[in-house]
Amino acid sequence: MTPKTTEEAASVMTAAAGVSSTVDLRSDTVTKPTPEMRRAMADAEVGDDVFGEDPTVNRLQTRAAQIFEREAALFVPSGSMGNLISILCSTRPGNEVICEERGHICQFEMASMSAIAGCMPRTTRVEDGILTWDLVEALIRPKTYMRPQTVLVALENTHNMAGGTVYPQEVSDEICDKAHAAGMRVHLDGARIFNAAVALGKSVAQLTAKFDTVQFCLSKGLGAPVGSMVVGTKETIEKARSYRKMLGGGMRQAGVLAAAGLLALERSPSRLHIDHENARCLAEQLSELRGVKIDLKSVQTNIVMVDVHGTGKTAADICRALAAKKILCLATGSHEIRMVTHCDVDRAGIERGIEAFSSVLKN
Ligand code: TLP
Repeated sequence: MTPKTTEEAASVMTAAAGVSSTVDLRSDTVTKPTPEMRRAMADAEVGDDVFGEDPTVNRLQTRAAQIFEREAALFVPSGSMGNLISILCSTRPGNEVICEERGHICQFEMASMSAIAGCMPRTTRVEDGILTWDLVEALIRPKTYMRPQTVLVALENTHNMAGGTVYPQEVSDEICDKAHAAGMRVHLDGARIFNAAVALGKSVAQLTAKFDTVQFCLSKGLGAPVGSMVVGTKETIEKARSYRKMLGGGMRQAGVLAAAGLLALERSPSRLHIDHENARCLAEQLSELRGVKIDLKSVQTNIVMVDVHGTGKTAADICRALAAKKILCLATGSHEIRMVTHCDVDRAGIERGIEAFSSVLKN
């Protein structure tokens, strides 16, 4: 469109110079599919996936199972549905599920584990979000007939609300081994498990080998527009397929989505270290601003939690002022702001974010 006024012309020019584009740090869910993904989606071979006949979905499922060194995998519309399906596969109504208090399954999934699976969350809070066997063991109910039975432990790696913290492998392995010995199953909300793998220099298969079910997201750091996977044994995934249908998650020509998921799965893990470097740069520089507190040792992957108590401003005020400068962040508490790096924000965007934050605090 031809600009009609000089202001319009100026704004077109700044946009063209890349100066006024929005830097969206609210979440790694906001990424847009790449041109290559869009082409793959347009060209995807499809069929009816409820009949198991979508070749692209089948390829994605086979590839995910291969990468995680598991018998089977299932494509699901969202991480929330993947977690719920996994819980349904391992519990019965009246059971309890041990999880960290700020875990996504407790805080952001509409209480689906209670409302739909009929389970109670049994929580404890840990500052860095990382549960240990000692903490888990203390929450297991005695096996008497008048008590809810604790049958599942659900871990989150990386832990979102603790700032993207990573489970040391020996800690999650010990929880799995001992939970199994106590007759319980273990689920991993691995929405960002590829970020954990990059941070630890290990494969996702190594990190998740001992879990009964793993949910991971294609639509977070991996950059796909839609979708998550559940991986596990053939038997569990067969059950998961039924629960997916029960929840209305049986999709038809879903290959158009799986095509983007396949590219995300193959291409994106090798670039996640860039997001981690950007998060560290952001955290280090913001932590030097007056009144800003960031626990730098919790910045292990692509998430930065910023404590703004000392600035005299609320998180909402700061986010509003940043938004006016086209920097989008999320207020996750009255004085807490979350910033998440991803493939659609480069180092120049990070620097714009730092500059804007600094100028908002000065005014
Ligand atoms: N997380 C979103 C919000 O819902 C908070 C985000 O912006 O981080 N597990 C974890 C650890 C997650 O962070 C999320 C999404 C999910 C599960 C759910 O995935 P979706 O949104 O696909 O249902």
